[in-house]
Amino acid sequence: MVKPSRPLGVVLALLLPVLLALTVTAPARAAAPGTAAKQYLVSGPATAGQRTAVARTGAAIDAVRPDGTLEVSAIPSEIAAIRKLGHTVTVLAAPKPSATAAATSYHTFAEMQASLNATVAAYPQIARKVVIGQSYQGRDIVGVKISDNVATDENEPEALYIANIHARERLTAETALDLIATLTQGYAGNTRIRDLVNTREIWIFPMVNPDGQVYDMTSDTQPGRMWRKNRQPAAVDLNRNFPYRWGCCGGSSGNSGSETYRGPSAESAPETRVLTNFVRSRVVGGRQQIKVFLDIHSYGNLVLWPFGYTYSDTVPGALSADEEATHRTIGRQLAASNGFTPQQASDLYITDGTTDDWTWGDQRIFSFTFELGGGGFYPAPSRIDALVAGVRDSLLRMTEYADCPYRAIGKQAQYCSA
Ligand code: BZS
Ligand code: CA
Ligand code: CA
Ligand code: ZN
Repeated sequence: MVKPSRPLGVVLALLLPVLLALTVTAPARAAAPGTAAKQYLVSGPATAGQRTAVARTGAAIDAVRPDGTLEVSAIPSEIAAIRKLGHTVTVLAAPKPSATAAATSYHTFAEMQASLNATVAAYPQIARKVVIGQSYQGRDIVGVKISDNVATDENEPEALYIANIHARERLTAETALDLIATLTQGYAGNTRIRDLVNTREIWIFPMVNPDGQVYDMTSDTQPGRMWRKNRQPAAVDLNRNFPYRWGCCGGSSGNSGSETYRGPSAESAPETRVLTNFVRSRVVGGRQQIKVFLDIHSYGNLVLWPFGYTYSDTVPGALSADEEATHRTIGRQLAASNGFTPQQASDLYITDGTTDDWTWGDQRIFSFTFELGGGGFYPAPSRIDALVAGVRDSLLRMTEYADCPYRAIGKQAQYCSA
């Protein structure tokens, strides 16, 4: 910073060589990268209450290590607040460019679109491209519907998958694309998959925050910019912007610089509104057609279910004992399949305005969040196949439950007949 009291001539003399150097070495350099928060290690918090106190500073908790240490993304004011809580904070080294060509094995937004186009061209009977709206910067929010007679809205239970709502969680889009490949390529030869595709309508949206994704990936700081939010000027954490108990409970930040900024109002972000309107559009004849929902994140190795806004396991009128048991039972089965840890979202820390609190709280869709593994936001590309393969079966299991989630607790006769 130049002190304001310095004479202008001195300032110019000091700055001139710098300006010249900049114009010579980087004539067409775009504006400086956004101020993505840095990552830190926080040791001290051991309980959900203590993690919530950390989250309340506005920091994003990216993962909880087996020994309890938190990996967080935070701005300096939040780090100061975390230290005030009495915790020890150290800087976490920025992710290193991997030895193998870093970004190229992850799909860019354009490559993801090309992949969807190729899929619907190859499997026109069972795969159809759907554009449900546009991002703040005008990019398509695009996905596929997979079902037999795909052009027809049949009376079949529906399942919804979204991924990459947090821009830097790169593995999540690969997982969604892998599910699309599994369902389409497996249709002809695999009876489990054929049965699923014939009896369900499956919606998969691999990159629901395309502006953030493009910004994160179009980077001279490989492997990515560590960007989480959307790209509105006051960037919003889309997973705090959903309109169920939005901002209710200290589970999001009102500071636009924070990684968990909830936005000025619920559904303020175009990307949020595109998703909520799509889900609302699946109410047909007064009935929500989507029966199971999954929001895919990384990298905490978790299976989470609602609610996140309260520590209570059940909520009168909003989450009954049977509904909680159904979430918990399915969540544990999914975790048994993929090796993650199953828990109610608030067992991690309190959040508000998340996708799955809304899809359950407002729409009564049995809802889950996966936190994939990988140990960071940008696992080496050579690890993508194995990481994605590890959750394949759990994704199919979830789709199977769309017929009647209460089947998990043996109460299908009570809740799903007629
Ligand atoms: C992430 C972590 C994610 C979040 C955890 C979470 C999701 C908590 C849903 C509760 C509900 O960024 O991947 O804080 O958004
Ligand atoms: Ca069908
Ligand atoms: Ca239907
Ligand atoms: Zn996330």
